Amino acid sequence: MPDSTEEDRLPPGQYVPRGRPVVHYGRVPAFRPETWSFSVFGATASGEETRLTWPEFSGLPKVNVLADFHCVTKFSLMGNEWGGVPAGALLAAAPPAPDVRHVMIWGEYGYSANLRMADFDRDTTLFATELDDKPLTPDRGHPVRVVVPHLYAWKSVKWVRAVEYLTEDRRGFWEDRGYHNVGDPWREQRYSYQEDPGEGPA
Ligand SMILES: Nc1nc2c(c(=O)[nH]1)N[C@H]1C(S)=C(S)[C@@H](COP(=O)(O)O)O[C@H]1N2
Ligand SMILES: [Mo]
Repeated sequence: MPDSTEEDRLPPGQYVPRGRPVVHYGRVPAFRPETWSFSVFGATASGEETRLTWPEFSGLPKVNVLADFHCVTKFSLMGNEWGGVPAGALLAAAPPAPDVRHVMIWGEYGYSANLRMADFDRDTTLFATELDDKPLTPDRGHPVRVVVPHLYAWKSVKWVRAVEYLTEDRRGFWEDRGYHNVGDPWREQRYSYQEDPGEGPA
């Protein structure tokens, strides 16, 4: 049973399951540090793509964030201590052009999720390399996954490989398959038919 503080932290329609489910579409990719790279492309301030090797990416500043995690299929994982590179550090390392309002996060095998810049550029949005003081396990996104705890967990892209800066919004993998473009669990923004004008790409 969730304790009372956990109950207060549960968005509408969510429950705390037994154990900690692992959810993803497709296979768990292998990590090869020699060939792995992280790319920031699209509407960058310099007009150039930035490509970071694994040692370069690992050298970015890291923080810890304690956060709950809400899957749209209604389970919530409470009290996760994520460690990793805050989105702000990546924005500083590879700045966007001034008219960038959205980002597309790209994972292995073409999985993607779009975010408003206002949701990406938050202190709690992380490129996580650790969960509860241990490196991520392969099935949770090793070596690095995105964590956007204030939005439904499909936005938290595992095995992340790139960020694309967008001057116009575009739908990602699940947003293109009927899920809400924004995905705020506190407003139960589960499906695209719930979108208000202005919440999705024109
Ligand atoms: N690359 C990738 N990331 C993904 C997914 C996926 O299919 N592929 N599924 C998402 C969904 S729907 C959820 S609920 C969470 C699950 O994270 P977990 O396996 O750590 O619980 O990962 C998200 N990130
Ligand atoms: Mo999910």
